[in-house]
Amino acid sequence: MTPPAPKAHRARSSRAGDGSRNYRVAVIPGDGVGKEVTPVALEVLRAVAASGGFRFVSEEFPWGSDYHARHGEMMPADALDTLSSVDAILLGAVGSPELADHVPVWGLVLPIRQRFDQYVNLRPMRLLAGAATPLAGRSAEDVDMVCVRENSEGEYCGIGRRVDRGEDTETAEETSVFSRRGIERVARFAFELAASRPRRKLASATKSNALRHSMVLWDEVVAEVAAEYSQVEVTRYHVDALAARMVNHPETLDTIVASNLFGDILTDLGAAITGSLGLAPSGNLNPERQHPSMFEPIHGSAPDIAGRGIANPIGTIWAGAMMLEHLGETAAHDRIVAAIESVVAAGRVRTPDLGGDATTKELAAAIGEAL
Ligand code: GGG
Repeated sequence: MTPPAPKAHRARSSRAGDGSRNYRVAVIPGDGVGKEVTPVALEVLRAVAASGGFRFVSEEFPWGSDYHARHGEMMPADALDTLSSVDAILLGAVGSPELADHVPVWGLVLPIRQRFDQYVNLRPMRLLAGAATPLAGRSAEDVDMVCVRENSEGEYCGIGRRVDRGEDTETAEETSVFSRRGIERVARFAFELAASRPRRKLASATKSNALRHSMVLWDEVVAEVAAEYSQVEVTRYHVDALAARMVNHPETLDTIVASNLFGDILTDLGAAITGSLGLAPSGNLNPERQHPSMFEPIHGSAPDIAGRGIANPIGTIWAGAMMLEHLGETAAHDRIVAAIESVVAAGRVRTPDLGGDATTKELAAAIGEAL
């Protein structure tokens, strides 16, 4: 899934002189169902490590909305320094009915992504055999996409203001910032990934008919990078048309490169057509491996089901597999994904989002057994 890192860049994994592979992983369960899916995902990762000849030492950090209630912030002031020395970060979910929605995201998720220059948010959207898609007549062969979401700038750059609060003239501005460097590096990652996949197709999500500054630059830079990848067939779609295409003709799509906001929206749609938001993983990557990358399910804290032990753990387990692949443990990644595939295909153990009545622990245990 992840294209190889450029040769000059060092891996963050620590390989001792005796050849053992040890990884230090920071675990942030976060809020709501994040606290339920993260521990069971760790058990699966530990099981695969034990038989795969590597070890990871995890350290858990109780940051999130409960921490905010006690300390007035989502994580301590030195949190990013603390995280800077680990090999990878596993995040559950953030969000609480007690807090405005932007507080957890801007208090925890986005600072980590930005500080560690995790400029790629990689989100597979693959229909697994046995999962029920809402698309009529579609099967696993028709839906196998991956989104490369720009993750460091664009619509989520954080620049804006709100003036004249409470007045008739009240106004809010939210600025999008797109840099040539930012577009070029994410486009290059996407072309590398598309070139490594059998179909060698890349769809670029734009909206340059309406966004005449940012998206025109996006289109120009994607076209420039495309010139280096003659083996990849690239198509530019306005994002609204691309969303419709994902539903009507998913078999024509493979790799998608999109801005921060467009990628966020398209991948929730992608998760929906693959059967459940609970299945969808993501990796926030610093491809050069100069900083730790962070892996998380794409779902949020799901307060409506939190505390009932019925959240689908697959998104987090799959995200953990992506973490192992990023650390160089490709065989372990493949084993976990194969176990997920076999459990979903068998269909005996399903959480309610997949139409069953199994618990989080039962589904994770089934994946552990399938390993
Ligand atoms: N699974 C982690 C989580 O709860 N993420 C919420 C979040 O950060 N959403 C906004 C985004 O992905 O950009």
